[in-house]
Amino acid sequence: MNSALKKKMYFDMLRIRIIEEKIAQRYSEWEMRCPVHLSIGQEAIACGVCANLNQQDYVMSTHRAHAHYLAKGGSLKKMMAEIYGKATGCSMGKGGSMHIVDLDAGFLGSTPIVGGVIPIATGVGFGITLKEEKQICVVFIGDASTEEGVFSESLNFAALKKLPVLFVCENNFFSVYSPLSVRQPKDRDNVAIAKAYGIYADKGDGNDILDIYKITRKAILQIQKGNGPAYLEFDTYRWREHCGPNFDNHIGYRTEDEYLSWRKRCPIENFENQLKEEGILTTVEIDKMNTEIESEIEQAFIFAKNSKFPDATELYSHLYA
Ligand SMILES: Cc1ncc(C[n+]2csc(CCOP(=O)(O)OP(=O)(O)O)c2C)c(N)n1
Repeated sequence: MNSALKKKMYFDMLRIRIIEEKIAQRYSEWEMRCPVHLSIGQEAIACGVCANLNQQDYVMSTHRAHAHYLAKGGSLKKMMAEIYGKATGCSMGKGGSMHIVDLDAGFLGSTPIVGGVIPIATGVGFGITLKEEKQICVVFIGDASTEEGVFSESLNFAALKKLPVLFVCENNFFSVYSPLSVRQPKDRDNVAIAKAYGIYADKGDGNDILDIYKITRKAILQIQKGNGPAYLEFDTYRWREHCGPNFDNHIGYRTEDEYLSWRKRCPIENFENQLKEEGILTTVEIDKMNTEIESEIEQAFIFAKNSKFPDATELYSHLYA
């Protein structure tokens, strides 16, 4: 892999981290009036997967969608305006953080119903096949959504029809406060389950962007050969509370020690050290990146705050029943 791509992947992770930290910092101003599910600590998966995609490929996601949207090339201004509920937002201010849609970026949507996006993305894959198009549809899901019935149904259908869908599970071990141990049998293995459907499947370190990039590349090649869908699972850890800007280890559903052990495995810091050791990245370049990102974020917040709320006459438009 060339240095330019490595630098780009580092930049993309850093950008998402700083954006979400800024959202967390300004959330208490009470102008962002929708719930926010941050991906801080989990950025490598979005960036490592999306670095393999083309503009025309599709991405879909869940309630925790910011990183996926931005990594796919979504507009920060349109995302911030959406979180502020403004008409200039990517969903015209009617969706908020959990309902991001932007056809220009190939981001077909995110849905907060756990598992709900899985059959939708499978349907997108079916559409691609029926229209004999060439792109793939990537759907990011959390570990809890693999417990929903639609997970099995969708894998079955996608395998049957050899659909160009890449299922990417971000396993952060928790569904809100419930660890995997109270939700799934101890030896359950989603990779084995996907393989049992005849689907190409693999897993990797979700905090190692190069691992993610390479594993994803292999999976996409399988899909592009016409072999049907692929399932990938990456282990990672969300640093902040399930929903909202704060840290919540003190409430007792996980230990501070566990959290600190994952902090040491920060995907950005570790990649930064690696790139510095390889002589690919310097402190001066990192400072420049930070300045560029800070300035972009400042502009995006100004844009969002200065934009208008949707007009009252728009209340019933774009509703489907
Ligand atoms: C069908 C359904 N059940 C419950 C919820 C409430 N809920 C919202 S997010 C969430 C946890 C989802 O966990 P996971 O899919 O692992 O994603 P993560 O939040 O860890 O990224 C739950 C239970 C929901 N939105 N939809």
